[in-house]
Amino acid sequence: MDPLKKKFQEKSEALKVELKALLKEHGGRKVDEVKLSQIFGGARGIKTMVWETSQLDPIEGIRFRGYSIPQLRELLPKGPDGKEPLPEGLFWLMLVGEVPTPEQVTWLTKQWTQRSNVPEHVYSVLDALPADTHPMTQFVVAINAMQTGSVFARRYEEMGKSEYWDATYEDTMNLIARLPRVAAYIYRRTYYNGDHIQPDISLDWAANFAHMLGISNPEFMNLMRLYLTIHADHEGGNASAHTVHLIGSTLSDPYLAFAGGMNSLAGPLHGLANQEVIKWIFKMLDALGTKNPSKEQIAEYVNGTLQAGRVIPGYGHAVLRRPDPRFMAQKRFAEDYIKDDDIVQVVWKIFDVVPPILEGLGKVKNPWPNVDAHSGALLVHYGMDQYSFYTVLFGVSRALGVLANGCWSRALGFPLERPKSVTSNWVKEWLKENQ
Ligand code: CMX
Repeated sequence: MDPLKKKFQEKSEALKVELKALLKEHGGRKVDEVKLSQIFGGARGIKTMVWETSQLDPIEGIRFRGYSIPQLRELLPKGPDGKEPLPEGLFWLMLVGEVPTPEQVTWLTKQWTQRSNVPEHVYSVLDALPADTHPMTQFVVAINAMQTGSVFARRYEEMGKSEYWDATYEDTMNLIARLPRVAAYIYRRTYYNGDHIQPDISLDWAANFAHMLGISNPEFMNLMRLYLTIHADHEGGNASAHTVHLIGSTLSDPYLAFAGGMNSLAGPLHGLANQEVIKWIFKMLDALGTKNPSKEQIAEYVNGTLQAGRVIPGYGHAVLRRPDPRFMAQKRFAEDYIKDDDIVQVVWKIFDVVPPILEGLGKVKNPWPNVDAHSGALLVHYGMDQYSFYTVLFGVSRALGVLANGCWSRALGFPLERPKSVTSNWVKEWLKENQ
């Protein structure tokens, strides 16, 4: 058995035993109360699931296994120039709860390289789609097409419940290994006439992805290392993670579960916001006729967007109540590498202008930027201005968290998820009976 899988087996078996005892003793304890407004309000804040890989604090933001993004930048093994963390390290941390050594990360990079061959039929399926199909649609189609190789689906007939984690681990490792290849294939067929670039197996997971996209600039490789690390997980209740969790609970295999999550990420209130942000910025610059708008001009444009009944993309969050540390991590990257870039400057001015305007509306719970407010400016700087691809990048990263967590869900034997719904009539009757 490989060393990561062995570690996972030991840790998950121990936790399973511990949880069984814990639930036997405390299973009847109350951890939450549900208000009517939460039932109608998208279940905000209701504690309904266990998610091992990360937890979100409204003020501090995301912590992966207890570590904040700035801490992880110090602790995780980095790329060859020692600047940005390797996403492989974060996956290791999320899966087994330990910060890996550089040797362990090198082992993982090699594992993913060895597992990265994408079956030919997946490329044929993609090639059958019109070239202008949205990249997220192509991504979901490709993930579903890869499901033919699911170890979980193949072994389901003969394996017992205690082996689900093993097959889930195999699918998780294979799927993560293959996603950059599939994503790069989609990028090159959509924007570069199918002029594909072969992988460079001497590179780490993120740098090889940058290489296959066709942007081999070492700074862009560093951006990909950071980007694929910070987008990886945001606890379990966000729409894409929750979708993967829900589908996985039916014992659909990790490919089908992850494809479902990606359909959810493709919504403009969720992952698609990264394309919406840059689209909105380009439109604004076009409308204002300048690359260097004043804060007053930006404020006027923001007010126009709001008056048209539209949201300001990249701002607000269902849980966060401060600037997103993932936004701040990208701002730090821009300060280190490209602080004079025009679009970066515009993003920073928007950061000054938008929060007071949203606060002034009196209804927005979080007026601060989220992860999607900054990423487009960084990508455009390095030549990736095809914004309809941006959510695919987010999706490749998100695989790390949601699939690592899927291993835990199967290892801990979590059941089919099945919350209760009620009708409006039920609510009215309940109110009559509970005056
Ligand atoms: N611009 C304008 N209005 C906003 C707003 C924004 N950025 N964010 C919230 N609001 C509005 C809501 O639309 C809602 O208005 P109504 O009551 O008229 O419907 C009101 O403020 C209250 O909303 P909220 O409780 O503060 O926010 P929600 O938890 O309902 O929604 C989110 C969160 C992210 C969907 C919302 O802030 C939004 O639409 N933001 C813009 C899209 C975006 O950036 N999404 C990316 C999120 C991160 C990610 O998943 O990738």
